[in-house]
Amino acid sequence: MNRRDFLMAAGLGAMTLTLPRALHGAEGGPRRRPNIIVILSDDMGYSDIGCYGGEIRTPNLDGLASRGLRFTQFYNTARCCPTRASLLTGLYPHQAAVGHMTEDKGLEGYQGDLSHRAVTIAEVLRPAGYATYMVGKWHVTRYDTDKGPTDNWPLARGFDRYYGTIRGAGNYFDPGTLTRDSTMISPFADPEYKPERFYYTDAIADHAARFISEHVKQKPDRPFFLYAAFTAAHWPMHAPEEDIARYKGKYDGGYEPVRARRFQRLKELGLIHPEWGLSPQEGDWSKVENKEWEARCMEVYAAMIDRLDQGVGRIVAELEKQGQFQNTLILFLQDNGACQEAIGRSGQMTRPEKPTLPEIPLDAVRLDVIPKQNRRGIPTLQGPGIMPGPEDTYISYGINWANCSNTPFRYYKHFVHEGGISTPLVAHWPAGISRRGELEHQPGHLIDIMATCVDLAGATYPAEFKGAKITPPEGRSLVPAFQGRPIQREGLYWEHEGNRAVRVGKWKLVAKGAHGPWELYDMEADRTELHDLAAAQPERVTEMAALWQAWAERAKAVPWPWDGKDKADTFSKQKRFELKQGDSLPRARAPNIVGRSIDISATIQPEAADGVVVAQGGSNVGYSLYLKEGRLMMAVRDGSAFTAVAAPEKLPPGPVEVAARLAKDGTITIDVGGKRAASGKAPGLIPRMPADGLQVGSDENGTVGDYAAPNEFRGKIEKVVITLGE
Ligand SMILES: [Ca+2]
Ligand SMILES: [Ca+2]
Repeated sequence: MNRRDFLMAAGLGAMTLTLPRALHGAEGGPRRRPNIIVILSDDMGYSDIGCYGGEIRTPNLDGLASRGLRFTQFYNTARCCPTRASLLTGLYPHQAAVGHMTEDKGLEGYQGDLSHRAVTIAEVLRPAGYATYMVGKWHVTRYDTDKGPTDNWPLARGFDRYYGTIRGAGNYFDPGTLTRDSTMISPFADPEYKPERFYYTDAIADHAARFISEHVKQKPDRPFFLYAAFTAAHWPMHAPEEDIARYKGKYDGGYEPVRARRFQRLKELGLIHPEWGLSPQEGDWSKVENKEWEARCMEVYAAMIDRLDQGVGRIVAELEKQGQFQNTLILFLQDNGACQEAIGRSGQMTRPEKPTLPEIPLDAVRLDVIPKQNRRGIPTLQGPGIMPGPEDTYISYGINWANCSNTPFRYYKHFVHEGGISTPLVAHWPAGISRRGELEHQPGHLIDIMATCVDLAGATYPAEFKGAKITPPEGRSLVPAFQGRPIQREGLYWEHEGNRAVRVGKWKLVAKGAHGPWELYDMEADRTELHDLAAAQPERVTEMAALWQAWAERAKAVPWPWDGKDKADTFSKQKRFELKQGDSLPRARAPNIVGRSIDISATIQPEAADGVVVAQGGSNVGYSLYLKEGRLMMAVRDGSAFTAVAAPEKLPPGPVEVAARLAKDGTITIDVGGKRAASGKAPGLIPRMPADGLQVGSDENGTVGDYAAPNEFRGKIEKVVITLGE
């Protein structure tokens, strides 16, 4: 029993030994570790909320800001899934295998499913004595239907309780993939939550408040971690009518006055430098045809944020009621910049008088992101003939309003210019942050949230977890910044859809698209990225581009899926590989198995019934020689064609010679101790070079066989020889 366990067991709960002195109570005595609440919002711009210059009513967030700290240069990753993966794990998104969205692109950094080489904040804080709760949008697994598997859902990744949606987007009045703990439910057949009218933002806030109150009743001696991932204000523009009414007419003047007012307010608040220019205007209000509809889009958007803020108020009120407000760190931030995606903005639809489609039963679980219809049978209504807001509509607010939301920055969600990656960060903690209403100008990034939680909880970030080696954390604790002290770091990096950036000190190098040229900006003089210095400072560009490349290779951002076809001449020409236990060959140095027969021989001495002898590839394509329940197996995978051949008997004890072969016609054979043990037939040779490399003694990242990565071999692998045919 270590000291912390002792304190826990003794019911003392409070482990303050690792906390800096300044975090101790005013009386100088040890203070209880804080509760930590991370509130994330979805698809909002830098200047939407009041305390960051917006005209939208956010008194609760503004209140937290006035009693806490606002970071002016905090960064996310420019998109929903990668941000969530990065925030949860303290890694860059590609290291958590979510470099893009929840689709397996057959590349190590792009598997669309949270890596088991990563741990979540909940998995790290729970062993340190924290209770762990999550509400809202998960969106870091590709297994997002009611069929599961659920082993990458919140309860399997460290959370004690969960209420929310496994996928992103969805209808606010009837969200798809709504889940309580690990069971998908219908909001209209949920005995545990029966509001008068279901609205997802309210449901998230209500469950956050409920988890807090139940925590205090059930586990009063333990601190908690709560991750509240609201979906506001992601499309569709859906909000309760009473909130929309508050914004009626507010946007009738169009885009320009909103931007001008926000730009002015940002300067007054000190959030931006008075010398910086304003990004170019998108859209011309005088030319907008459907002005009433266009203004209504922004009214609904504002109402969604207003409602989100009311939800934050409910969380704050519950903390106060439960006596937890003083010693809870609340962090509020946004997952990416404002969203320019055009969803449901064209067409000629009108609302039918009667339902035109069959009803969907109220107890049916819905999975749809963009539903085709509502439960009553009204088709989903889109286009400028339909006013956004009600539950049968599905419309986004468009690029021109996104440009307003992102005042003063350029570009949007997806891009790693400042408009894509800049977010407010409000940090509120009366017992721990004495700077009230101040601004903190140091850059920070999502990767820092894990480090901050570990720091405050006195937790240990594990080197190994559930048998897998864990990638070391990338972030820095923000606790020094809370106290106005500097954070040291080499740089911050981004990659999304080939958009790239690196920031070192005041310099930012950024490019648009996989082949776009580098642009260089001095962020102290020009954070709105209007004066490209790349041509004037070619040496700095070369130097920073090299930093980005080294990071991209280390952090699995490359190889990336944005370049099209493989070039075969970049792969190894070697035909025979002599390998030893623990060897790992990256893709470029791994055997070029495309269209070639593969012979494997090895001498092994297993000490467990399961484990990989050698594997190359992953869940899309590859081969693996492994032990399952004591029997030797060879698997070959090509897309949905998966062939596995197993020796009928368990391996004999002691060192044993084994061999496996994939022959030209697809025949698979397994030999044990020089004798044929099994044979079978795959459709043919392997037609594509797998994205994953080769490992001896494990299968990293995506797995070829039907086991979880890395499935490490226990015992001895003496030598592995792989020989390729012509
Ligand atoms: Ca988002
Ligand atoms: Ca693999």
